Amino acid sequence: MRPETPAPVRLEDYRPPAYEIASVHLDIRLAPQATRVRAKLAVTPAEGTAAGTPLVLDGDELKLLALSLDGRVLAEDAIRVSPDRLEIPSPPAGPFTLEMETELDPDANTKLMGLYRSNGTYCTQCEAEGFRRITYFLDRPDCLSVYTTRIEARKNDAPVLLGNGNPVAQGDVPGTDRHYAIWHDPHPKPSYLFAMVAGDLARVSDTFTTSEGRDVALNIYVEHGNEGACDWAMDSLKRSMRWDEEVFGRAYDLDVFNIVAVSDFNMGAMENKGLNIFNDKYVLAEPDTATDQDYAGIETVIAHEYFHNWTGNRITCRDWFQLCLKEGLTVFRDQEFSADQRSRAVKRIADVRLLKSHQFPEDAGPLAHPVRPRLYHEINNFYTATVYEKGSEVVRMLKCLLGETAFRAGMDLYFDRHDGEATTIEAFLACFQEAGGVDLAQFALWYEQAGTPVIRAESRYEKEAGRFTLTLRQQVPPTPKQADKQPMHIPVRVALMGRDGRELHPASVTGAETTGDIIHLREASQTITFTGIAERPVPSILRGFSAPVSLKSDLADDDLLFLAANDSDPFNRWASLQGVLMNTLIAASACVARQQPVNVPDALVAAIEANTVDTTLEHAFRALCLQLPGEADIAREIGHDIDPEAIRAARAAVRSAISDRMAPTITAEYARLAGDGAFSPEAAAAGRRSLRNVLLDYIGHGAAGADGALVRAHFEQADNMTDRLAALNVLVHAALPGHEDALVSFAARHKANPLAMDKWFMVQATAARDETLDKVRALTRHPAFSAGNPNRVRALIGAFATGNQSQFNRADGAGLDYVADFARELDRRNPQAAARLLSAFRSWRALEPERRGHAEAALRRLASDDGLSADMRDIVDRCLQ
Ligand code: B3K
Ligand code: ZN
Repeated sequence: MRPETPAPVRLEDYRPPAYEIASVHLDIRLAPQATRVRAKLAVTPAEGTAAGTPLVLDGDELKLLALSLDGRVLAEDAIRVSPDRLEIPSPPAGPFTLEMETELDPDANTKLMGLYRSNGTYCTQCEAEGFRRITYFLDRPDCLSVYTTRIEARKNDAPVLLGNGNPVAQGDVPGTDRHYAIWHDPHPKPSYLFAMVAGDLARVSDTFTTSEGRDVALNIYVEHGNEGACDWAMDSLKRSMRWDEEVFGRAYDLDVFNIVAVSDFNMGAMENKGLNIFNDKYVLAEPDTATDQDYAGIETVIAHEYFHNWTGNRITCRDWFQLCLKEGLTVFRDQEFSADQRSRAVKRIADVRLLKSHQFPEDAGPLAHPVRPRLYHEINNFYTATVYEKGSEVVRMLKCLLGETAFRAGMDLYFDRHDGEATTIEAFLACFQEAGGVDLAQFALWYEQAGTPVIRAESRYEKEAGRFTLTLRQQVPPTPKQADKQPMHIPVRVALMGRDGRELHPASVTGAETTGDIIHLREASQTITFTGIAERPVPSILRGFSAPVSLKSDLADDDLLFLAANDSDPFNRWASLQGVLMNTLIAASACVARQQPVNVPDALVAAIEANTVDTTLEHAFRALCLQLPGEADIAREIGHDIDPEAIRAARAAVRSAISDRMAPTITAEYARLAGDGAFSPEAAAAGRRSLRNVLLDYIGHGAAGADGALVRAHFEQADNMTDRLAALNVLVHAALPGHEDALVSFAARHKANPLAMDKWFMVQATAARDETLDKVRALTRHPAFSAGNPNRVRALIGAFATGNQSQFNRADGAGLDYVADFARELDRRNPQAAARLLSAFRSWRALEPERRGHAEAALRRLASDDGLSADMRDIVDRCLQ
């Protein structure tokens, strides 16, 4: 019998802590296998706490060496201690000081939570519950304390010693080879924002003067040899700091802002107060080793972590159910920042593509949960696309409903009213209700109801009456533990396009409350009537993707193609073209399954071609118009009885049909875009590369490029990673002549750079060929691979599971078994990484019966294993429920 599943944590059980900890003094004496941590806590019973209420502190795999209360060692029967809990059954009725000493083994910490070592550097990760792996504590976000941290280490091992806040002292420890540094953070913070770093690191420095006149020292710490790869991160940081002042009125509040890049990190980065710790993937960039996507990712993640200083750190979450309070809001802020730095339209399309590819499948499967969940077994598994990306969409809708000015007033009120607090979604929404004078009661359902709402749109035009009616029906599908849903308040931006490509202006709009071009859909079904419409219009619905919904309109393909050519909203121009592509791909999948030829309508090819050559459009936008929906996107739209092999074949057939029928345009445009001068990571140059590389992909997968010559030349002449990797992908995925040599030459060039080698792993793991699984197995033994490093695992096994639909879901079940077994092994070392990998199973029920059977068998095999971590157990159980 496996051990009983521990009880879940429920939102309704939230109670404020019985004790407060005003200050924390830490003295951390580092040693690789026996680090000593002394913690001195100033504890006070909270208001209303009855005298003698037990003090219960959290721990996780801790070893307690000593404990005293108000300077007195407590008798053994006066405490109850285990590795994961420390209880003082009858503490004093008034304030007291608790001192503890724990011993940690950073070298043995493979979970990468708490204090661990990455390539010899000591570093920490405390969100969500890692601080309890350092010392016993009230490890919950509503316990705010002022931290002073003394860090001591051997000088040679760790010349750099960093903590939160500002540096206050440093020196040698007399008579030893050790030194210390003391850091003080004046801003009260929850324990999840604690951090320290110690190591032999190189530093890249700059300065920033805030709008309030504060001179801030900016430092990025990296492993020696990587100093030259920090310019873009530093530039992104300074732009973020300025932008937050200009757009949100938020200035930085300490004298230093430190960023440390480490190579072993479970996520992207962490916003610890004044000491952000980053996965090096989101710091290091040079043209030869980083793609344009990497540059954009760095800009976004640097901004995201910086913006957390106000949305997350100054105002934090009362409990982990409120995670979207900081994450959804901060994603919204980083998306807006990137939109301002780059092309707003292109950024919006990229964000929606990500939402649809990551969040929509989550919402449609067994792991679906509300933006604010009400129950969890393992909080680590809730750092999801729903909390982050859908959470951001909810904030974006708020802005849409309130308008720019009232939204900003709501944000200002939130900052004023809640600075220094740990708060809730209700408190956040109350600020917008007040500032905007709106009722958000129905809107709040966006935080409560899981599942992607489906909106069905039907339109009718009556010429004699000059009347156009649009019926919108909304339905929120059932999700785990939420069978029945209520209608939501959905902002739907709509315009009516005239035949000349101009927006029509109706004489009246009735049937729904409107604000400008926003229709407030609040009921299950609403019919909106537009009068004074002299010609049959084409409705442009859900402009800018004004709500995270699945829109099913009754527009025929020729209306969608009209919008693809004429819509004044660039998002819908793109989305309409994608709609026709999707219809074509779904029909093609059915044809492949029935062994019939695939049909690609001429009008569709013409529409793609028109956008490809339209030089009034941005390069990046033209590239997006050429990109076909991915295999997983097609599977998601089909929704059931998925045959990933049929989808792959259908997509390949449509791609080569477009390639062959547009061949003259594709080769001419490709040639026109050659030689764009010296490399620049800016959006315009990146957009140009993206268009050229999409064209290259068509060339390589069509008759014109079948000999591989052009793609090989692209590979060999590339002076940057974006172009080199694009060509390598085409060579390998189309199995063009010379692809093996290209892989060898890429590895020879980049073998010393693990992040570049990740791309090499990824290219091979995503090749849709039967031999790929064996290749992946073999690559786990490659010297550049390490199962202990989350980036490597993501690049090889993660890419196979999420980026290779047909091979992961092989008909013989071998791909599913392999990933399940790999996750099981990884779980012994790093449960968080293992659970994330396993969530690739989340769409298993949508597979056709044979594959579904294999997926279920793999999951059941895991479920019967007694030794799973809480992280894995949670994913397995929810996948099977
Ligand atoms: N707040 C961190 C995520 C921590 C994840 C813990 N399992 C990074 C971020 O969202 O900025
Ligand atoms: Zn975040």
